[in-house]
Amino acid sequence: MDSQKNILFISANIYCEPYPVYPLGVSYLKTYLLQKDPSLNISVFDFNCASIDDFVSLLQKKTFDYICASFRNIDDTNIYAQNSFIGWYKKIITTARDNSNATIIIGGAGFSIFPQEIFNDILPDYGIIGEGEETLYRIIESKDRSFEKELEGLVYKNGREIIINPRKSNIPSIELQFEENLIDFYWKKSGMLNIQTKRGCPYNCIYCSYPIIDGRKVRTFDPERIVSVLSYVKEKYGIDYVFFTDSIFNINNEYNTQVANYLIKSNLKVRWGAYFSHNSFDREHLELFKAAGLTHIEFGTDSISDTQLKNYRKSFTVDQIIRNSQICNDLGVYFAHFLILGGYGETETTLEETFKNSQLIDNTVFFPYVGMRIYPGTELFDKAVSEGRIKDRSELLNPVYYISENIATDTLKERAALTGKRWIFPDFDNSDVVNRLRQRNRKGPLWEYLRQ
Ligand code: B12
Repeated sequence: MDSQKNILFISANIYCEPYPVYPLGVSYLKTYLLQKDPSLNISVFDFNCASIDDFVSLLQKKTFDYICASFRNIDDTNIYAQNSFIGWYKKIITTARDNSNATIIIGGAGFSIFPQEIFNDILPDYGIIGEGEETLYRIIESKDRSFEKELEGLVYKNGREIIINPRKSNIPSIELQFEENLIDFYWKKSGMLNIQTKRGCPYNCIYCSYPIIDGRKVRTFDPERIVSVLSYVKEKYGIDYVFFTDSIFNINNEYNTQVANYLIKSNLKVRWGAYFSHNSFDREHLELFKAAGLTHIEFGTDSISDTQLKNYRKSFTVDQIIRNSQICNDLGVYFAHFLILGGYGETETTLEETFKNSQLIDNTVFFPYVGMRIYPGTELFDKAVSEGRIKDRSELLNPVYYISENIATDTLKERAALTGKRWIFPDFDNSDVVNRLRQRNRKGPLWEYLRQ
């Protein structure tokens, strides 16, 4: 009989803007593995709550067969700071190698965007792109290395070559158990927990990595199970705000109606927020979602110029943006607009349209990114190559931004201020409003407190 296997999950993320994010991927993986094989002995180490010295002590005290590290962010997508986290991840894996003989496996959203680059730099035993559950389980259960050729999403080295097996299928359902000893930490620090109702994104925005990470096919999960997990954490820990981390929440409104109806029927009274698109958005659904607890919407608006929306391959219009904002205001749902200023195709004219049209939207906060982070495998990447801005994907691990040369980036803040609306640029620390909120120690979706 096999002896019990010891597995250590590491959440490597230590970035805390706009707040520390509960390591949801790790919880889904752990829940899945334990469901498949309850004999596994699984620990979780979260670098948001412990130091590298604590990590070394743990490795010296306990022997692990597998160390599975989750790499969520590669960088901060903040043109003003340009932090890269790769050096930190490398340090974690080197420390793991120096203090353990475990098989090292890496994965996560960040890794899935740059698998060959990160694999080459960090040299784990295996990587897994995309959703990790089944592939990770198959590695752990395997007695030899015969899985290498056929395991979907596996990244491994064959001699000097890095092989990435394509992903063809997805798991049909998922279960979730939150890590009980992390709940308090994240509830106190961020004022929320997070959960998925679906995976996948079918849209074609030119710059976006989401379909690369999650796949294009949308998979929805059992609403009853979601409500039951939320009931548990509400009852036991008093968690009454969650963020649905779906790439975009309002993708399948028939399914979303079921989720909302379950939430209403359960009388759970958990407030929630999510990313929304301006597509498939109407008053009737918003009323239902509000009755089911929706209090905050983060719109992936990107631009408030029709020309620019087309350039970014968004399939909605300025009229929809303004109408949807009005619906939110009518129903009293908080909403923020995420924008990209100076991306592909931006001109002074389109920029001016965005600033001017922002004045038509009341009671909101605009969170503009400046420039577009270029990710491999996107249409923007092809454009950047053909325009001679970059040569190949190997240049992109340290953040590279596509910034239209037709606009002046140094005056963006002043011009935004002239609109009389609330704009929070990515250099949060320079924002008086945010600093004032921090001093008051308010957590959770910042814009709730910004609305007048
Ligand atoms: C929701 C979200 C947010 C929300 C989070 C809200 C919340 N309370 O959770 C908010 C708005 C706060 C946010 C903020 C940021 N985000 Co964000 N976010 C996302 C999003 C859409 C989903 C993340 C998520 O929860 N997924 C669900 C979980 C279950 O999936 P997962 O963690 O990826 O895990 C699965 C797999 O990756 C894999 N896996 C994970 N770990 C491991 C480990 C091993 C060993 C294995 C085998 C597999 C594996 O299996 C898991 C289960 O299937 C992703 C894009 C995306 N579609 O992934 C971006 C994303 C992660 N964010 C990103 C970034 C950059 C940020 C920010 C730095 C800044 C920003 N500009 O938004 C901050 C950082 C916040 C922080 N403190 O870390 C980037 C990271 C890439 C990069 N450039 O570094 C992403 C990928 C978006 C993008 N631009 O492409 N984000």
